[in-house]
Amino acid sequence: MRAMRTWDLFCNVIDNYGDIGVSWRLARILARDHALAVRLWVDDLTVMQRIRPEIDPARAQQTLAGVRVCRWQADTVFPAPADVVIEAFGCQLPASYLQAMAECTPPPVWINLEYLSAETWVNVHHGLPSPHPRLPLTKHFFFPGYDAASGGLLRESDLLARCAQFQAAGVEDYWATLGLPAREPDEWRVSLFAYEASALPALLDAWATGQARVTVLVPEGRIVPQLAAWLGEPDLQAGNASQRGRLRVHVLPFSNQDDYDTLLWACDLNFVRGEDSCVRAQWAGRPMVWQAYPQDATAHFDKLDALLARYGAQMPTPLAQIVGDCWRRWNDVPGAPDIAGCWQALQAQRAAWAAHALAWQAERAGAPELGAALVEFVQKR
Ligand code: TRH
Repeated sequence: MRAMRTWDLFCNVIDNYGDIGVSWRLARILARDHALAVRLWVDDLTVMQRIRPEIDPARAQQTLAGVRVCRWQADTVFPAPADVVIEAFGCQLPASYLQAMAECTPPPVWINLEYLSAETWVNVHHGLPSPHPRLPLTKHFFFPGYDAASGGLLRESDLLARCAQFQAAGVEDYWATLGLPAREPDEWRVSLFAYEASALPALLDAWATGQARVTVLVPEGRIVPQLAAWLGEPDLQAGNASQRGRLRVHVLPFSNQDDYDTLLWACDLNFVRGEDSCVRAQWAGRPMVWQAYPQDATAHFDKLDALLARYGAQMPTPLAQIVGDCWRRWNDVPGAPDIAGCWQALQAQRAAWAAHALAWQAERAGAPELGAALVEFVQKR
């Protein structure tokens, strides 16, 4: 039987950081937790450099955390294909590489890693084969997801232990590294990573005028211009801080992926978006508000409802209702109530939400881990 020790993972960066964020995380898990030889082929290393500043986009090949990171360009001459080939999110494999795969005996196991969704149809499509129309190759669809019948969620083997250790003993020191004072007992420390959001000004108003003190930590990115407009500070940038009423705003530099985890672990509430930060907020075991990646014809509303249905299933009724309203308003779902009311209602639910976030983290940890599920899937082929 073939050993399946060598893996090629292809990532085409479409927009934002999710494509490379997920691909990098998977590559590192395969290398670190499964001792596999992984090459990660990336067509835009400048984006990868944002989440891993050690990456030098000028270099054709470099090794990071045990992964061989390779620049993928139109004129790249590829080595012999690996035992396992993963195309992330349906990116097209280079024609010459595909041809070389077809000439291998036996051919590599070929996987298309799909986007994450909490929808139940994922379970039906997970693992399905798709024969190539011309070449003697079969691609398999691998769907991340929330059920045992899906590919699961990415989670490093030591993640929850590191998170628990930090939350038990590291948070105060962490605030000091950001130049922040110790957290007040009634204060909310909130991280805000978001696309443009029409509810933002009303949310900032609610925070500025609410009972509880709020410190919002905003990694620089797409939401900052809206924040700058609300503050009346057009030159707002990373490193700036402002106070409005009970609200303190800090704009943070975009950090490396591991440091972003630490921010999620430290905060009382995390606004996250897309795919990878959403999963990381769940592993942080802290309350979260998710903004789905906007799709044509509001297809993302189905994804939102599907995750909300799971996330809210074990919540007490008032909390489930308020959290659902809040998520829907943050995602511009028509008819969702205003966010100021949601925020006010959430104050009485703070402890219940925090307890639920830990229970949700534990429940998720009982489901498949994507890297391990992928290795098992490949071994069976
Ligand atoms: O950047 P995103 O909006 O990516 C999106 C989604 O993945 C979406 O599903 C996909 O279709 C689209 O891209 C193309 O959100 P996401 O998925 O959370 O990825 C952000 C990554 O950036 C994640 O790996 C965490 C990382 N990150 C940092 O490394 N440092 C930071 O300071 C922040 C805020 C994020």
